Amino acid sequence: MIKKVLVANRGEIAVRVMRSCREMGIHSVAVFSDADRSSMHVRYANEAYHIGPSPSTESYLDQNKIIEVAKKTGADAIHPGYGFLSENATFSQRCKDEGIIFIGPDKEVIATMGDKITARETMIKSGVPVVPGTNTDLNTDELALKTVAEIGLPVMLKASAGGGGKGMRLVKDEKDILSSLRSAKSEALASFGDGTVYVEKFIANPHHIEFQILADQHGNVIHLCERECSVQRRHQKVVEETPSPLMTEKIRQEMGEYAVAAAKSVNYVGAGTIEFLVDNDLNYYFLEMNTRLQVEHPITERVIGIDLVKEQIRVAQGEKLSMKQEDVVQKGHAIECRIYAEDPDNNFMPSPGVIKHLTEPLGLGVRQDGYVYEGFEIPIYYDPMISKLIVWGNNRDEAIQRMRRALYEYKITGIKTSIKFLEKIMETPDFISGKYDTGFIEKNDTFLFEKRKCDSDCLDISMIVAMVDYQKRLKNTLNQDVSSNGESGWKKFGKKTSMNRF
Ligand code: MV4
Repeated sequence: MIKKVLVANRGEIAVRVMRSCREMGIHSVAVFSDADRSSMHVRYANEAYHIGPSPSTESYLDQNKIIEVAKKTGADAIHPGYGFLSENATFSQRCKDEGIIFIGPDKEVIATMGDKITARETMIKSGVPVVPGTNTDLNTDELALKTVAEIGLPVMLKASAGGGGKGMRLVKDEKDILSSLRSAKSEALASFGDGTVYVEKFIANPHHIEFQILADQHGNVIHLCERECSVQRRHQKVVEETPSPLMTEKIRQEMGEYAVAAAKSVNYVGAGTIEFLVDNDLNYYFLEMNTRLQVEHPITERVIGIDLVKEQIRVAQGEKLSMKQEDVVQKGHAIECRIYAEDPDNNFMPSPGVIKHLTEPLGLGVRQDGYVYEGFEIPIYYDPMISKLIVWGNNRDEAIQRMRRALYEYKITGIKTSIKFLEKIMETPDFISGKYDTGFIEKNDTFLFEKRKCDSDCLDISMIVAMVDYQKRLKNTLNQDVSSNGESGWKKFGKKTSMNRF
């Protein structure tokens, strides 16, 4: 039985993992860099150890230091979260060699899925549909021209070691094939130390739909339905929801079965995600597999009614899955918005700094996975995501309205955030109708970035200040609290708030 888990991560995901540990009576060990001395995960953990300077290469990516802390503290297991060492095959093996449970799959599985060509080959062998294309390196000009001619333009050139858009080139014109190949190869070599590039047919305006899977050490594999992740900006997910507005019950069952087959083909153990590209005619193709917990896992947790981190820990200590496929039913609708410390009015430039005022949304159907607090300084060294706002509703319309309400309640000053931008997405007709694909942000550019007539955020903040000041003055002069006279204080000030936009 696992009694102590070292969480090899920071930020919201470190806190989220420790929460499940606490519910399971498992002690948590935090590791932290210079910049994270006063981070929430350090305060939340049962024990915390400094592992190095702020850059992640010298702290959260330093395998030696992390394993050293695990051994020193007697941790039975390491949870890697997402990012950092979560999909590092060497790290998985090193933990094993040291007698520490890596909460994630074995080295071989991570390596197979990390290499996109091997992943494609594995899927083809087990009958999972992949995007039409090839599984060999385009290592000569002749081969490249011949292959592209066979597949037919337009095509996507992709780095085998890539993922997330790096080393990827769209080729529409015959004259661009060789120059695009060269730039894809050099980008791949520079980013991954591997210039292997293969080719796929280009799927225009696809949906990004992924299936959550869970597998135990006894050969049981289930899928927990899909997440629609098509609202993306520069290969960064912005909003995720489940169920997907595009999905039908028939396609869900088919894709779910393929997702299970994909996991079985590599004897997968743990939580994983099978990503698909889906076109508007509901043709679907395997894209890649992520061998870790995903950022957007909470929407699945809410609609299926499961704790994926608990499940990961149980499976890691040899227990059987707590659910059977026939128990998996989607109840209602969940949406997640990622809140970034970024300025949407300035090309999403990161906006680090000290949080001055923070009011987090609460109430029915709202979950907020964050880690910042008033006075906390967001470090410049890491991903600028500060929290995830997850709402649930009985149906999609209720979930959207609840998200708008929760975003309205969310007040952060001291830094710029993406909250206003997310509010705008929730008002976009294409989002409300559910008719959107990965081209959503580009297509709705004018609407999403139009200057507001009234800057609701500033107005709301000035209202808080005015209210507090008004109450103080009244208390002083009348020696009574205005909010106790039965009338809403907001009404006195609330001439025009962003609630009017509902
Ligand atoms: C594609 C594609 C169209 N056709 N492959 C982008 C990130 C990487 N993981 C795969 N990506 C794509 N691969 C073929 N054959 C379009 C994309 C793509 C995309 C995919 C998912 C979500 C957002 C996207 C945005 C632009 C392009």
